[in-house]
Amino acid sequence: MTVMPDKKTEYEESATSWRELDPEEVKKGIMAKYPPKVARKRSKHFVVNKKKDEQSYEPIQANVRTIPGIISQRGCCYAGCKGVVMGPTRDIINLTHGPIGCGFYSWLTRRNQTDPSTTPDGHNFMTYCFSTDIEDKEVIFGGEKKLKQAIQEAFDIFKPKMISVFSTCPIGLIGDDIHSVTREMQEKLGITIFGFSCEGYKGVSQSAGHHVANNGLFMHVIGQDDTVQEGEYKVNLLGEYNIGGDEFIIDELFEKCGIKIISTFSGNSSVDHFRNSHTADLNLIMCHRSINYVADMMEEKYGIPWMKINFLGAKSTAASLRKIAQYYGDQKLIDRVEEVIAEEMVDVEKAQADVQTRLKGKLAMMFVGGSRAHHYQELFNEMGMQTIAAGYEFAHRDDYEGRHVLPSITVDADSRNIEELDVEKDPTRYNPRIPEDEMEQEERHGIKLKTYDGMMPDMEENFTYSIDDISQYETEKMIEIYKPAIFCAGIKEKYMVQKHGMPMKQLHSYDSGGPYAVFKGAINFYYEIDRMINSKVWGHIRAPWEENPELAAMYANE
Ligand code: CFM
Repeated sequence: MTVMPDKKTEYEESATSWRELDPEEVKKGIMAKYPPKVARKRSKHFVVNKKKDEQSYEPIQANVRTIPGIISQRGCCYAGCKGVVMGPTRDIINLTHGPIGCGFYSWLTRRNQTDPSTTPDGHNFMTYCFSTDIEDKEVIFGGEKKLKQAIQEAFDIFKPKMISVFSTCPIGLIGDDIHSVTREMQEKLGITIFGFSCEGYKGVSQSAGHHVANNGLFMHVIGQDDTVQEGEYKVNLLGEYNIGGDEFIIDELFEKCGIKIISTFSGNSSVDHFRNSHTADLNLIMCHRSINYVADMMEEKYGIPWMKINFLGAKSTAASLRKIAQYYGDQKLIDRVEEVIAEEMVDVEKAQADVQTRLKGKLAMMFVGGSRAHHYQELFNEMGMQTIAAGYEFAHRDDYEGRHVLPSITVDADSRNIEELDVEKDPTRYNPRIPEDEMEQEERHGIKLKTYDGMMPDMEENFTYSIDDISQYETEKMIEIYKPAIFCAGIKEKYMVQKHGMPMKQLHSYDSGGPYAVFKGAINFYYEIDRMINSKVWGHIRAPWEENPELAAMYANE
């Protein structure tokens, strides 16, 4: 039975009293309810952030199978491939080969926005749901014929530049060869058509689907158009999906600074941008988890270096802009970036000072995907709030502890299932953008390339938690014990959290809000959280079990 906290006053009190709790004891108490084998496993995913030595943190277990029976936040491989990486591109027809439910439930549920007016043909297929709608007949006799028909039909109606096909669980189980079908249809129709073996059961989460999608883009799309575009500082933005319009305002800010985006993977994107992306000078990685594979492969094949940036939080935005300017080392760009930062920070600082009067010292928890649980802490810090616990659904150890742990990550049966491409220098297009010795040293003008330190170093030691693939039970316990002022996760968690009488902000879809990126988005976010936390409505919520803790029921026929 959930023990309900005494509303707001208790939350406010908890903002100062949580330091008296011993986090190791809290963890022990939570684990004690599990059967011993489950407790042993979950303990490795539930860690108190602590340094092991100068460079490294106490390790966390991640990217392994969820224990059967546990209510997890995770999604599937198909979701990561079709929904996350490929979904936000407006002029690709993304065709789900599978039962209608897979297509339907991945249709427009992620708020990735797009602006078709910027591509000449104005194509936007994102509002459609394309599916082969396989049924029992195809499961028994095979679905390849239906797939061919569906590709033909989509081509006849929409005349797209590219069609990609996504395998769902039953397709993998019945053994349809989507790749031979797409090859045949590509030859017949003369446009780019290829398939993704992203069956939902592959790997342990969405993360497998990101990797499959990255491989497909790299093999079939990137590098097909060598047109050199105008612009002095040309970059690709990797791992930015334009949720709630974030990419729009990043683009606007870049334009102000004189930086040109060749391609965004894949928010507000077009297949034409992807094809041309190998002509950029530099890859900027926003979400490391979903797309670091593309960055690594583009470096090897085309000689384009990459660096990690973050445009969530005003401080991180300023630091990221400075990093880009420093990388180029061009005084004109350095000065311009400083001017823009100074201009934007006036309103940001005003907003920070204002919301801090109401939010300082309050606690937040966030459990999201594979990147946002780190990035959004910046915004909460700027409001004077403290993130007490954070975690990912499907990130890998490097997203928690930093990329230096990569060599120590063991490959298991699930990760071995995902193809690793053999990448070589392109015979004509390889062109190292910086001297090769700097590429090897992974440093340019004092700016570190190819590194990501992960989430742990940005969380307070000994008091805060990193919790991987958190379960519903652990979520409820953490809420009861710490009574955070706000909890951030996704739609599956939203109503459970609200029933505890506390505000819940969706950090996947932003509910109906956004954009939250760069300086303007930061101000938006501060006021959104301020409004949610200081709303009086939470004090009025009484869950039914508070009055009647014993729930009784009877059979209808009694
Ligand atoms: Fe990257 Fe994302 Fe995320 Fe992600 Fe996602 Fe998302 Fe996410 Mo939802 S690509 S890892 S698979 S930042 S859809 S835009 S919000 S879980 S934290």
